[in-house]
Amino acid sequence: MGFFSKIKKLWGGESETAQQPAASAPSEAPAETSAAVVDAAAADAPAPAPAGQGAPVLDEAWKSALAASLHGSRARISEWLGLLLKDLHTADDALWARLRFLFETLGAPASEADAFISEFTAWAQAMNLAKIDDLRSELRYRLILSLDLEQEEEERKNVFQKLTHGLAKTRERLSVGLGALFGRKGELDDAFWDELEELFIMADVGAEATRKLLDNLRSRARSMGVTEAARFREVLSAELDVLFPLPKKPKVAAPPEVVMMIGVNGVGKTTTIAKLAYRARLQGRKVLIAAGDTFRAAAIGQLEVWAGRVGAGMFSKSEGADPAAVAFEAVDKAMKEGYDLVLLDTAGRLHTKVNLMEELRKIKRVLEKKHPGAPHKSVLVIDATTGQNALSQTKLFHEAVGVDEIVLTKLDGTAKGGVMVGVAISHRLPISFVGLGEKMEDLRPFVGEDFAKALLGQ
Ligand SMILES: Nc1nc2c(ncn2[C@@H]2O[C@H](COP(=O)(O)OP(=O)(O)O)[C@@H](O)[C@H]2O)c(=O)[nH]1
Ligand SMILES: [Mg+2]
Repeated sequence: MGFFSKIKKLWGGESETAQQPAASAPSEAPAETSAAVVDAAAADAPAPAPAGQGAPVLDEAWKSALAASLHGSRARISEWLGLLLKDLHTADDALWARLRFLFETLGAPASEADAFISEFTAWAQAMNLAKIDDLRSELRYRLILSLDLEQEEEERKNVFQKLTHGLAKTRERLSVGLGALFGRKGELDDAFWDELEELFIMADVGAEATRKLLDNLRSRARSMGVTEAARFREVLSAELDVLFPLPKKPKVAAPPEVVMMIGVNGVGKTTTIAKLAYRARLQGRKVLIAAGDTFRAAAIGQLEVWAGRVGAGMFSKSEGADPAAVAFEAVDKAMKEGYDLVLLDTAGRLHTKVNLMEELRKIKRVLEKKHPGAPHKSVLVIDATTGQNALSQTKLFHEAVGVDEIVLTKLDGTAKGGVMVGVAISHRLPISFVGLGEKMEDLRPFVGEDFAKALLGQ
């Protein structure tokens, strides 16, 4: 059961109809008017705790300010966070009282509010953090996931900015060339197409994918009736907007959902497993991490540390154990103990390529036998800074074991974004998440349109 299951989807997102948090979905949200909700929440709220550092806690003005912000038509996470943390210096009873007021005003069940607060407190203690400045971004991330705000305008902008930053190098290179090309007068002649081809190749799209992309662009230009260079930007934007297929939600007939993580060493597979486990935990799922990379004891140890930190269960065997046996026994444990999600780490030693692919295929067979439908997804992790290797890795893994979706890591570095255009064109595989840093909160859903915009510039 997820946190705040009752109050999710209260805000309208992109939709035209402004929704009121307390009145949008009568079957899910309390039916009282906002004023009544605020009063009831105030009455039920625990007696204000001693104020931290003399900060005013839950005074009437503060309560009305937060209530007004909550009852707006859009989710404004920064504004709420600002109010929640206003004048506080350490995480103490004042913060918990404010959070309780927030949740109660939204009509959240008290038990879920308590669970949120106690989990957050436990995290802060485990990390040995008490200062508000150190806790701010973690609290923001937890609120976003718990309240299902990731697709909200403000949060999308936030991720878009990071994406824009990571793709700056590629964009600079592309946009100068494209700008010059589109700025000139004249028809879409051979010289135009030749120069466009060169630009894509320089941006790491890859030779084969570039040829396909040019074919697509030619027919799109025709169907849009664009014949001159000056209007070609519209054609390119339209093509890139629909380039990235959306990830499919896997059908899971019976829990647990089993996800097999694959990819070569160093791309960020283990870190991504930790981030995915963390997200799923914050969304209220029970997660088991399975150490299928048995090649090095250190890999098992690293995963164990992560499982502990993110509050996931862990299944491992000794170094050198058969990875398929790990997969089998992990799923067995997950079924017996009621886990919702199993994330299986695998080895990524490419120099023994044939063995690795054989091993991955065996894991898949064993999983399917143990739990029909499993693995529900094979997720390939790719390092966005590696350029053309991303293309060859996708080809290799996809042909050998079948990839369902891609997670693209290290987009915070000097990413070579063009290669993902190549991967999308050559393999038509969806990208589900992007890694934007090393922190747990730095894994965000991939939005194709935003990626294309960050790549091309506006
Ligand atoms: N900057 C950045 N570093 C990352 C990201 N994802 C993983 N890393 C780092 O990449 C390195 C290798 O990660 P690891 O998960 O051990 O890779 P694995 O060998 O594929 O399991 C570690 O130092 C991670 O912290 C990311 O999105 N951004
Ligand atoms: Mg690893």
